[in-house]
Amino acid sequence: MTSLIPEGCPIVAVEDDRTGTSLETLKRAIMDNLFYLQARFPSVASRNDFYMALSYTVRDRLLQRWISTAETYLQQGSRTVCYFSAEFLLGPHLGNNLINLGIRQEVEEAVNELGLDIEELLNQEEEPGLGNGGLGRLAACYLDSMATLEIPSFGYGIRYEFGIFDQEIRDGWQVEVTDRWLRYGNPWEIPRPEVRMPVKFGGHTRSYTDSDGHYRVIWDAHHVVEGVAYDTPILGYRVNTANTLRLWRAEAVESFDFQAFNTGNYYGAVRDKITSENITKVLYPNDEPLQGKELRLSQQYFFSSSSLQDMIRIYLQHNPDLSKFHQKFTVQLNDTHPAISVAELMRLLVDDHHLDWNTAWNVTQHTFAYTNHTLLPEALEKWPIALFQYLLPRHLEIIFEINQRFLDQVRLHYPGQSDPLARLSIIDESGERYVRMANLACVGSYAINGVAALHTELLKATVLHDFYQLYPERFSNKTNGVTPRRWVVLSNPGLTGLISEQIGDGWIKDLDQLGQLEPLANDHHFRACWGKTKHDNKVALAEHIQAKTGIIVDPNSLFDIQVKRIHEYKRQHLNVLHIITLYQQIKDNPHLDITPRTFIFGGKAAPGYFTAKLMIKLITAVGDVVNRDPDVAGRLKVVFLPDYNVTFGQRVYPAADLSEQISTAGLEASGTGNMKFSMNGALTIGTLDGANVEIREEVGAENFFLFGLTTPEVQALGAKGYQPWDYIQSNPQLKRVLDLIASGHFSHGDTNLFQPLLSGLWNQDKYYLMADYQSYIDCQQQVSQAYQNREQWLAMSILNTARMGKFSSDRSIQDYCRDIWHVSPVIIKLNGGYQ
Ligand code: GL7
Repeated sequence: MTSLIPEGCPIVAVEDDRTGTSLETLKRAIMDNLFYLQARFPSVASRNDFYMALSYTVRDRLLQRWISTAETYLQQGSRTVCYFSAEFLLGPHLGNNLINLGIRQEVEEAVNELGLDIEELLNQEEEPGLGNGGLGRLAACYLDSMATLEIPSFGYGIRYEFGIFDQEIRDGWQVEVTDRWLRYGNPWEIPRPEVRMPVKFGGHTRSYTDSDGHYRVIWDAHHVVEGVAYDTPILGYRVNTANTLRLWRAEAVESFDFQAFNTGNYYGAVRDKITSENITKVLYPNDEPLQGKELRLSQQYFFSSSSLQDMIRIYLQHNPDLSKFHQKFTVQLNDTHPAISVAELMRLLVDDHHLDWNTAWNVTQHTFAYTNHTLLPEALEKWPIALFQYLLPRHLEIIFEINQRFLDQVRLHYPGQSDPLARLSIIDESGERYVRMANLACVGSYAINGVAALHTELLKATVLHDFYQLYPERFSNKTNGVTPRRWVVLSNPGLTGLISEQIGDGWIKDLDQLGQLEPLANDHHFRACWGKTKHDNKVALAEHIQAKTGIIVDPNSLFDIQVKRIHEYKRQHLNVLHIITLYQQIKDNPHLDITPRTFIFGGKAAPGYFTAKLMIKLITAVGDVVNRDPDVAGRLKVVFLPDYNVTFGQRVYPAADLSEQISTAGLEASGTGNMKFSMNGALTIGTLDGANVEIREEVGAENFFLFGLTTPEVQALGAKGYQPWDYIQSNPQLKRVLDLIASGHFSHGDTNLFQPLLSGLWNQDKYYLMADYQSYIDCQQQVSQAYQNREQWLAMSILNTARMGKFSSDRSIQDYCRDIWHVSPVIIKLNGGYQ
């Protein structure tokens, strides 16, 4: 590309109102942005105007880094990772960018001098909730780590106009409210209206032989939508690297059909615009994938195609030979949501760029790597053939071709055997025919990984067993991690200050350095400071709880917290059974001496998941009774905090004493909340599931409260024929708890309300609550006792934080870089802006 400006022309002065960080410059810049971008005088400006002005001020200061980063990658032709994800649950940008830029203090001062409050401005930001839970948040942590580690990378995804719904609680029930996060504008994104990709849907294919004798296919689409790029700079921590998150918005090619309009069809004139733009309207609010929705497949294809076309466009600017595309780019598929990319890259290479099939397959197969995030069989994505045929007719042909060639190879492995073939086939032929996306991802990827050690082992043994037999060398484990920048430095400034006073601040980029805290676990004075920090955080959360729910909680009580999506396998209802057990014990013996606890819950239920919604109602109903009962006053409180999201997570993790990680063993692929709690000094009560196993290994069995069946025990019990009734009958305490719920005690006498939940537990108990109940109660008893020994508890808390180095997402990304991506850091100099 040739530059439009003469060489040597200064682009940005050494320090000006858009780059400087002195107090006066910052103040001037905020007022300047308020005037020129928000068009406001201070006297009439709203808090949001000031938030916007401040955000533009901060954004200005990262733009040079962003431009220099893009320029450097371009000049050096760096090998680049593209992280494809249908979800990026970023959380608010402003606070994070202040920390990564290292100007939080200066900005706070400037804002103060302007008579404003930095916390109020930070709270003004609507968080971009473009994800459901762990999977989307993981993608956001990985972007932060890739930038911090100076890894050339792009995030590619969807710019949903409405992110995950806002949750309100009315009469104890969840009510969903549209998340209009873009309502007041988004200062962090830069629209790129000139970067637009045509994406085709529907129609038919036809073939012909060209003048050179090549067989060619043309896809005559039914309609075309355009993907328009919106970029968000992702700044690393105290480095010059600012990578790009490119999210696609769907636009109609023609926004107005004059022919329809002229014949009097007013609606028809804009119909195409409406249907096209629907594709990126809303995030599907299901935390584990859902089956069969046409719009969902459209979303997946839309962002996969836009992203791959964009990468090919970038590649061709410098290199005409697409047969080496995989040397420049590698694509990580975040679960199977972007797995259609395998067929789409083949289509682009073969149909549009005329590579022969084998060359194209070589490129494709060396481009993609696939991460699996779930073992739940019902969550494995598959699409009916008829839907595929209707929406993506050319891709279906390509998938059939890939499958045929693949199965020919499989036959060589399993001569004369049809079972492995049927299981490995990309097409499920056992009844109605489906395309199996996990199989497509496995066949089309050079690397396949799970997200915690146990999960990867279970993948190899169960859902992907046949692929493991066929391609053992493709499999590896990459245990998840979380970014300590957002989850400690930003969320927990008190703890951050305390740690850095002792060991310096190198730990923020090298989390293993937290190990230096270990000896301090024995230091009485340090323990006291540690305890004070935790207490301060609990006081802050208590104030928040009172403001949001009106419930008054005691910061001296044990804060026992379970925040995550509401799901039967995550077993929030097991937690409730513990609460009711304690409640009954107190009712039986009003003078019982127990450790006072505050039980805090947060999490959204998928809107169509009836049982999960009933679990929320159960929590709030038990809270209503317990919180009002004078017999238990001062000892038990139950809080359901509405609208759990990233911002709320940032308040909650620092204030937790106890982290509830109580899923049925073998069902939580990893979990990442478990890591955030522990990093902030909470102790875990948990099963041997997902990353809990590794957390316990790291922090030491003596600093972790373990209970429950192991995965093999769950499997054995299932195989033997699990009878929940056996456990209920032999445990009077458990039976009384269930009976109390059934009696209507928590439902104003209504004996039907919780029946669906109860009969699930009595009859089938798919998630083994009854089997784990007593072990959980006993373990909670140990927790209560341990909490009484404050010195010992604080030592355990310090050791939890000190031993969390492994769970930094920096470590995860380094593992991906080394074992899968083979991408190295590129140091960015601020050459673009300064002359
Ligand atoms: C999940 C897993 O359930 C969760 O255990 C894991 O930590 C996360 C990130 O790897 O991925 N899979 C999934 O579909 N969702 C998850 O949170 C929604």
